[in-house]
Amino acid sequence: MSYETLAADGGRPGEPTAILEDYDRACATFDWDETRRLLGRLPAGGLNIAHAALDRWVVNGTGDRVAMRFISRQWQRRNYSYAELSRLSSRFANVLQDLGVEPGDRVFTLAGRIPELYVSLFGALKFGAVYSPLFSAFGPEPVSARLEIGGGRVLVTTRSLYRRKVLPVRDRLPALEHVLLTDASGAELPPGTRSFAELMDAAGDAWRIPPTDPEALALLHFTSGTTGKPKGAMHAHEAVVAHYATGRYALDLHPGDVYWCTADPGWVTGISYGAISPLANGVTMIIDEEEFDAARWYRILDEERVNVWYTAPTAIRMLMKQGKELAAAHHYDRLRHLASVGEPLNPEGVLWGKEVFGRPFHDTWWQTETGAIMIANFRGAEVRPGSMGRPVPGIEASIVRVSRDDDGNPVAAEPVTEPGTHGELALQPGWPSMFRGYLGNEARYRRCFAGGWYLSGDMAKRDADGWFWFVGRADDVIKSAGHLISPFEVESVLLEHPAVAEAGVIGLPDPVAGEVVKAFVELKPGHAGSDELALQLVGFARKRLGAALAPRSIAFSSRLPRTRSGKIMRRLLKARELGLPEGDTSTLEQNG
Ligand code: 6R9
Repeated sequence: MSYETLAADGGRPGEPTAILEDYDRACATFDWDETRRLLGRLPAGGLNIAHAALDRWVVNGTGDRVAMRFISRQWQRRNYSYAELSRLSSRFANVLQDLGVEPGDRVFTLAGRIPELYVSLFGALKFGAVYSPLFSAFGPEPVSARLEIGGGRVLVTTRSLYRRKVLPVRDRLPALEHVLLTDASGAELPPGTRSFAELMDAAGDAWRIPPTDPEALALLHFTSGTTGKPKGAMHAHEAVVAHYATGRYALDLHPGDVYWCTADPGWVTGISYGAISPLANGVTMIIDEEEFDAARWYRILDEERVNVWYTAPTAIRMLMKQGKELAAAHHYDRLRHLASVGEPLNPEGVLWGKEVFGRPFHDTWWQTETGAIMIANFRGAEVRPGSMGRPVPGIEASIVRVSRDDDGNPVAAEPVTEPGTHGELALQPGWPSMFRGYLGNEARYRRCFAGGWYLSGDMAKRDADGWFWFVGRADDVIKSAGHLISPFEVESVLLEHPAVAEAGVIGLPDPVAGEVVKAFVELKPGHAGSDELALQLVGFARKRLGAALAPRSIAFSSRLPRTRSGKIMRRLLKARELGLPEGDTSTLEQNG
């Protein structure tokens, strides 16, 4: 089915005009250096994300504006001004200094949306440490794998998360020296932990951000591949130039806007667009501690007078499922721009936005590796429902045909010019938020490039007018509820169960979550498949991996399909499960 293009939205009376009004002109005149100049420099020299996001507003006299409105689970609202967040993050920089942490050390958080997470993020950056977020729905295995690869020296978390997810693996983490708990102090502190609040109380307010090389590492975001351990994508302070520019162009952020990004800060969107980009653009960001709740979300959009909303297809589909009536209880006359990221956004979702909020959802595309939005539907331009949009100014994207050697390494990439041709989505390297490598895995990093292009691992096509359309992933990685899941990470845990000989994990299409995880298991001799064992395996996986990664269902197989070299053929498992032709793997990449 094809959907009609939606004309560019002229805006309601009184609304600011779109920052990007004329796409072609913006592309022709865009200059990263000019954006750098707009952001200003660190007084001590160089560029620091925390200065661009917080301190520069204090310096220019607008530090009393609200940076973050935190809404607790019990709906208690608490405003943090730019000046206050700046002061708190300076305190945290002093805490790190007092603990004897060194610049370049890794500071992790394992927490949901709590104020301390944002303080830790910016405090770590002010100090010169590298910040890395962990998703709070991870189990002990993914948590320890990431802390270990990242060599985490400091971890900020809560008491309950510590007990359930860190304590069981702490002896595997010799580098983890300091665990700071946000909700415990004094006698209630478990051995080997300190109180975040007590350390903050004891620390000073004054902190001068040291000179920061724009190329200095700032952020470590873990992402997943099909084989091997999680990959730590490294980002430099310079990334903030792209966070700032894309916040303006793709999200249409105007200073003073109320902006809400629903992404979890355990993933890249929740940091790039749930913290850095909005603050670098001088908006008030809404941080809701609660998880998805349709009625609550409508209330927030209405009562908080949200202007710009950045959410995800799974959430949009969950809202759609609950019906329009729930939405009709509120008014959204302040809502100016709606955007989405993380998975394919069905045209129905785009149009539903228009029906319910009077505005279509604008799809955007990017990845952990790109650090910032690369392709988008813009507020000031027409929307093509089902399309990811066009490259943001400053970005050159293309569809390429990749040739690979026998080991699957890319050796050449040729742009395809014929509109509608499927190929790999590739980007011309050099934008400020491009990842600088995978920590400790130079070989894997090199495999992302060929013929002068960064290869995204996504298959896509471009239409005659330059709009990009998502086709599917080129690999076996699973996207469930917007979370990138490595089948390898799930298989590895299943293999630890005494009954399991082999495991193959795939994503099955799901009308709400996009994909759900399903595991195929070959048992060791002496074990027989049963409903009870399947339940046991799901429980086993949930305990170690956490609810976000664990398979929803398990199927037993007497012999899993393998390649001659013994690799489980996940694609074949998927083809059989979906009743697709086994030989034709290209159809497996078809999505939506
Ligand atoms: C930001 C983020 C990246 C992968 C990406 C692609 C999928 C993201 C999408 C989309 C279709 C979109 N993806 N945006 N697929 N349409 N608009 O999600 O980063 O977690 O690294 O995932 O997500 O497959 O390659 P990350």
